[in-house]
This record gives sequence, structure tokens and C-alpha cells, in this order.
Amino acid sequence: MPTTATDTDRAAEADRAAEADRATATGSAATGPTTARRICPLCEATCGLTLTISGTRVTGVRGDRDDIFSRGFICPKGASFGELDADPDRLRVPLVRENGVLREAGWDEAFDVIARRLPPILAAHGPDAVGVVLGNPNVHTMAGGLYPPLLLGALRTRNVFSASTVDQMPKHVSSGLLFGDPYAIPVPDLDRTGHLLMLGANPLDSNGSLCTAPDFPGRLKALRKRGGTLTVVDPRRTRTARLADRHVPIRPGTDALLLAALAQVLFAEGLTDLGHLEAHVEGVAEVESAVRDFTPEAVAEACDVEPGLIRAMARELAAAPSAAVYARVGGSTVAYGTLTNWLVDVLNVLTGNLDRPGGAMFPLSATVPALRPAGPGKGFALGRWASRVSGHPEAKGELPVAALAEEIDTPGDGRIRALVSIAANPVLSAPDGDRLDRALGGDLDFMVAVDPYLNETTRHADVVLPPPPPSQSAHFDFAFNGFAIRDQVRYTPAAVPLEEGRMDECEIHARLILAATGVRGTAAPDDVDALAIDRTLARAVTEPHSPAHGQDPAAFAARLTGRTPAERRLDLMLRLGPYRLTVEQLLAHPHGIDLGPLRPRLPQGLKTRSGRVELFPDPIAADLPRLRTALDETPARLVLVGRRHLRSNNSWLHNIPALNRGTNTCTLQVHPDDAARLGLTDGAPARIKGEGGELEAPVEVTDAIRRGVVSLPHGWGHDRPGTRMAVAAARPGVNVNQLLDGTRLDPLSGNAVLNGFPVEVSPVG
Ligand SMILES: Nc1nc2c(c(=O)[nH]1)N[C@H]1C(S)=C(S)[C@@H](COP(=O)(O)OP(=O)(O)OC[C@H]3O[C@@H](n4cnc5c(=O)[nH]c(N)nc54)[C@H](O)[C@@H]3O)O[C@H]1N2
Ligand SMILES: Nc1nc2c(c(=O)[nH]1)N[C@H]1C(S)=C(S)[C@@H](COP(=O)(O)OP(=O)(O)OC[C@H]3O[C@@H](n4cnc5c(=O)[nH]c(N)nc54)[C@H](O)[C@@H]3O)O[C@H]1N2
Ligand code: SF4
Ligand SMILES: [Mo]
Repeated sequence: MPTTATDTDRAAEADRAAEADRATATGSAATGPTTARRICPLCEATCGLTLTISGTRVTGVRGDRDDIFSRGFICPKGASFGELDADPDRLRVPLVRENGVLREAGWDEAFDVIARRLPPILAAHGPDAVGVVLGNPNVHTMAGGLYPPLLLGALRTRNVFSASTVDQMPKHVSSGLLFGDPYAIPVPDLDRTGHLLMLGANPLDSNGSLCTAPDFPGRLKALRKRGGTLTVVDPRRTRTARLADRHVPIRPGTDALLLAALAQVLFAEGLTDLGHLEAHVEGVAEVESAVRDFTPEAVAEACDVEPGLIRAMARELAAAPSAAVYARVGGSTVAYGTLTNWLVDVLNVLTGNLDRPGGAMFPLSATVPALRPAGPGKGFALGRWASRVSGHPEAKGELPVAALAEEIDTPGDGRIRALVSIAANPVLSAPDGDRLDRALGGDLDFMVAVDPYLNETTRHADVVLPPPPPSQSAHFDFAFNGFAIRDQVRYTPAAVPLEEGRMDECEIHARLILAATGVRGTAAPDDVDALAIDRTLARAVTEPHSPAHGQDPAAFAARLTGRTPAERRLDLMLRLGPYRLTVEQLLAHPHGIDLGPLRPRLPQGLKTRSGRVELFPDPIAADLPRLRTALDETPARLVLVGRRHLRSNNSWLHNIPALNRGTNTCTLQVHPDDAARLGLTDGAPARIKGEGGELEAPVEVTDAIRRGVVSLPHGWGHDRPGTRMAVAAARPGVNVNQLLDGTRLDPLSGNAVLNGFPVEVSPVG
């Protein structure tokens, strides 16, 4: 294993830095105001924040200049951390439904209700009678990283849904097929690349996704300053597109065609050069023949991109000293989402840019198990089971969240009768929220929500378990360190002690597991963690590549440190990880430990059956004919795409006054020519009609969007009764996902099509 020496060096380096940090901390402790560090949980950039704390309140927030990764960067969302933390609408104590009405309750009572009502449903109807829906913030909390796998393991239900199927599931499927590991997601080596081809992403507003890079805007500017180039493919002239050398305003939903044509040009002009990848990739010839028909001329009309420009893009990609192709939400939540994501990495492979500095590289997080030596793996299976009603194949153990409503409201054996919702708001985030809203309200026997707010989804719960505000929670990024453009690790313990009557979210999850599986009274929440530690160690000691190999599991467990069960589990993961770190080391480095730039690792880390990158997997081959039909389809006259605003985060930050104002509005963006054609006026309401329903929203005429495309943001529609988010309700907006009926999916991943679907728009009145 070539990395061992380096890893030991890095650990030693970390220890030296810790000494220095300890010295500084002691020197300044007596003088400074009360400040604490907190990693921001509000987007994937994971910036380090410095909180000013008066009593138990967060009274100031700034970027932590000493953070080894974010170096002081902060955005308006991070700056609102104090307001978010102290939002008076946050629930303080559990709610329990009695005679149809939610009332406040104690923690023991809330868990008792769950223990009384959930297990009998499972006993009577089997494990699939409970559905679990996991929302996006689970990847932004420690609890969400540590406990849902245990909950799912205990419940053994196949009805698992998450925000992944309205987001990045196509990337997981593509990576699963190519590399045998759905979590092996290459990220652009942003700080070193010479050319970035970015499709369907707008990091100047989103701050980046599946590419954790604090100060993404600054890093893009630096790329151009060092002579690199940026091409942005987006139907809207976004703030990111404005920064680019080239903006390609593609017709929505056609990126797979564009990328296939780029590959075709590389082959046709002899521009492929796998370089160091040659020995590790199979299927190149098959890809060559598969893309042969997708010439620039063949795709030009569908994509509305000139053949000459497509050729120029391909040549530029091949000629760059290093380059990375990167696609995000606009390349994922589309009809050919998996094919698009596959083609992204096909191009990274064909140009020799996968797994090399400046290209698209695999991060190595400190909490993933140490990599085993290269060799054949188990491979990645899709469709091991299917959803009951529509027969959607499972992907990565999940069913499409777009099918959640029908799994609840369609009678029959295997129907979901109880739902556990953790940090999710599918009534707004998934297609056809009205149907789900009705199903949650009318067809469920029991629902539990772990959520700080009473919102469009959680208002249907029988028990709501509210986590404390973020200042009172410790933070570690289990997910995003694995997508970061630099290997690094940071941990922030709770900045403020847990308020009286609050329960840490980790304990909420642990108790939920106990209550849901029917264990009452005897087992303590810590037992859940102890069991998880025992199981992990039992396996690790048998694995030759594990740092625990051959050791006594009990002795190893006894060495773990940490003041909470979650910290001890973090300690275990760190010790079993590739850098063999400990929680103690993390605590000694409050600003983080830099583990260096990303390093090439192939063929290590591949888990395909062949032990190589399988460039032309069967499910992809089977889906390609569908893409071919797109060449001959007449494009819809008008399609809708989404957009994100810097001052938002999906559906749940509209309750923060500092964020819900100004240009963060739920308007329908329309190109001036379309506005004239359709008789729409800036500021006046328009009626938007889709397959799933109709909405009215004010028109915003702008030439920043291409002709034939309108844009409406998601996460709005806060006008349902029974919610408790006063600021959001005062400026509700409309729910764009009501335009969808939930039937448009990318078939391989089950991901919903949220971009590029047909709509009709007309003036109101
Ligand atoms: N049309 C359209 N729809 C989209 C998208 C789009 O681009 N267009 N984007 C999609 C994407 S990328 C995503 S990720 C999904 C998101 O979909 P969801 O995850 O369903 O929605 P969020 O709005 O992120 O809701 C998160 C919930 O978590 C709660 N929450 C916040 N903090 C915490 C916490 O610390 N602990 C717990 N337990 N709960 C917490 C919030 O109160 C809220 O109820 O939406 C998707 N929907
Ligand atoms: N401020 C803010 N930040 C966020 C979030 C937020 O809601 N607000 N959400 C977070 C989450 S959950 C996620 S997943 C990330 C998402 O991060 P990004 O993917 O960077 O964010 P989006 O704004 O959804 O960018 C998608 C872009 O794709 C374009 N697009 C739409 N359809 C197509 C198409 O067919 N082809 C191409 N090429 N482009 C298309 C849209 O115009 C849009 O500019 O952001 C995260 N960060
Ligand atoms: S960029 Fe993201 S992580 Fe950084 S401060 Fe803003 S919301 Fe927080
Ligand atoms: Mo997302």
C-alpha cells in the first residue's frame, strides 16, 4: 500500500501542529471574549465559523480566518447563523398528537407513544409497513451520519426514501457502475485544474455541491487568474456563467447528448489519451462504438448548440494541461441523469484526467475505512427489489421519493402504514406534494418526525421530536469530507451547552431506534452505540487491511475516547480510517487538520468485479437507445428549470428574516421574447400549467434565461394550515413541484425529473 508512509508522516505533522495550537490557545484564553468554533451546517462548503457567545446566545458570527480549509470565508447564510439558531419558531419540546391536535409533551412520553404505536404496526403488517424518509440535513448533522443506518438495519424495511432521488442518485448509480462504489465520486481538483467544464451547477449561489470547496467563487477566480479556463453549460446566464470564459446556454435536459458528442469528437479526431489509466480501464472500444452516432451535427439541433462549438469544446478539453468535467443538479435531475453523470466521467477517463492532479480526483476522508489493496470487488447491483406500486427498481437501497405518496395511498399488501421522517420536507421537495400531503394526512396510521420545525410535512406527524439548535450540537462532516477538494478533517464540539429540556439529536436518534424496534425500559440509548461499535470492530479485526486487524475487539473498544457516545463512534471511525487519527487529535486542532491535496489512488478503491474501471456497464448500454430517440424528438415549446438563490436552502430557511427578502423571491423568470409571445408582463401574475397541476407566480422578465425556458425556484409554498413558520408563511411563494405528477423519472436511478419538463404559461386574467 503506497500511502502508508505518507499517512504516518501526516499524522506526525498533525501532532506537531497540535502542540503549536495548544500553545496559542493557552496564551489567549484569559483575554478574549467568549467565542467558539462551529462548522457551518448550511451548505456543502462546510466553512468554519467563529461564533461570539453572550450567555447562551450567539450574538456574532464571522468566518474563522484560521480554519485550515475555509480560511475566513463566510456567506450571507452563514452570517445568519445566530438568527437561525434563535428562531422563535423552532420547536423546544416534543409534540404529541392527542384527539387530532398536536400538544407539547415530555421526552419520555413522546418515546413511549412511539414504542406503543409503531412496533404493533410492524408486527401486524411486516417490516415494509414502515417507510423511512431521510432529508437533506441528515448529511449536515452528526446524528444523521451515525444513526439512520442503524435505524434502517433494525427496521429492515425496503421502503426507504431520501432527498437523494430528487438530487444526486444518478451520480451514485454512475459511480457504482463505473467504480463498483456508489460513494466513489470524483471531484474536480479545483485548485490545480487547468480547465473546468461545468454543467448544470451554479456554485456562486449554491456554494458548490458534490465538490466541497469553501469559497468556491474565489477558487474559480483563482483558476482564471492562473491562466485556466472555465466553461459553464447552463440554460441560464447565472452568476457562475458570468464568471466563465465561455457560457453555453444549452436546451435543458440535453446535456447527455452534448457530452456524447464531445466523446465522439475525441474518438473521431484521435484526441483520446488515457495515459496512466490505460491499465485500469476496460470497455473503451465499446464506448467508442456506442457514441459513434452522436456526432456534433446529430446533436446540435436537440441541444441547440452549434457543431463548431461542440468540436471546439472537445478540443479544448483534450488540449488543456489538466481538465475536469463536472455536472450537478442541472445534469442530475433530468430525464437522462445517469447517462449524463456517466458521460461526465467517461470524458474524464478518455482525456486521462480521472485520478490525476488537476483532473477529477477521489477524496480520501478520515472516517472511511482504510482502503483495501487493489483487486476484484463485489461490484454494484441495481434493482435488487422494486417498488410495490409502479415497480421502480431500487438504487443504493432506496426507492424513488417521487413514489412515496403512491406507496402510502395505494391499497394492498405491503402498503406503507407508518412513516418515520427525519430532516425531510418531501411535501415541498418531491413531485406532487399535494398528493403526498393528502396521503400523510389521511392514509397513515402513525408518523414520527425528527425536525426542528412544524412545516408542510411534519404537521402531519403524531410525534415530533425536535433537535436542539445548531449551536448546541457538535459537528462533523461524515459525508462532505468525502467530496472535498482537499483532504482535511475538522470537528467542532457543541458551542453552547444543551439548554434545559433539550435532547441532543444523537440521543433522539438512539432513543427513536429503541422505541421503534420495541425495546422499552431496559436498554439505554448508549447501548445502541455500544452495539454499533462492537459490530464494526468484530468485522474490522478480521480484515487484513484494517488498522484493527488481529486485535482484541474489547481491548480496542476500551481505548476509544470521547465525552459522548457519538464522539466515541467518531473516534472509532477515525482510528479505523486511512490516517489513523483520533478524536483527541481533532480536539487539539480546533481549526482542523489539513491532510493535503488529493492524491491519485487507482486501482486502489475500485470495487468492481473486474477490479478495473468498467467504462461501459450493461445497464448504461441498455439505456443508451433511449438517448438515441432524443435525437429525433421535437423539443417542447416551453420547459421549466429551477434555480437556487444565495440566501436560501431548499425549503427551510425562509423563516429567517435576514434571508427571506430582497431578490430571494419565488418569481417565474421568462425571456423577453417569450414574454412578448405569451403576453406576459414583468411583475404581473402568470398561470403555469404542468402535468401535475397549476400555479400562479409573478413574472420576472429577464434575458438571463434562454428562450423557450422559464425558471421557478423550489422550496416555496408555505401557505398550508397547521404549520408554525410565521416569517415563511407571510411570504409563502408557490411549490414548483406541484407542476409534476411524479411519473417523470430517470429510469436507472429513480431520480425525479425536476428540470426541463414541459409547461404552459399564460397571463392571469
Ligand atoms: N423542483 C425542485 N425540487 C427540488 C430541488 C430542485 O432543485 N428543484 N432540489 C432537490 C434537492 S437537491 C434536495 S437536497 C431536496 C431537499 O429535500 P428535503 O431534504 O426534503 O428538504 P429540505 O428543505 O432540505 O428540508 C429539510 C428538513 O430538515 C429540517 N431540519 C433542518 N435542520 C435540521 C436538523 O439539524 N435536524 C433535523 N432532524 N432536521 C433538520 C427542516 O426543518 C426541514 O423540515 O429538495 C429537492 N427538491
Ligand atoms: N443558496 C443555496 N445553496 C444551496 C442550496 C440552496 O437551496 N440554496 N441547496 C443545496 C443543495 S441541497 C444542493 S443539491 C446544491 C445544488 O448545487 P448546484 O447544482 O450548484 O445548484 P443549482 O442552483 O441547483 O444549479 C443547477 C443549475 O442547473 C441549471 N440547469 C437546469 N436544467 C439544466 C439542464 O438541463 N442542463 C444544464 N446544463 N443546466 C441546467 C440551472 O439553471 C441551475 O443554474 O446546492 C446546495 N446549496
Ligand atoms: S458557504 Fe455554505 S458553509 Fe459557508 S458560510 Fe455559507 S452556508 Fe455556511
Ligand atoms: Mo441537494
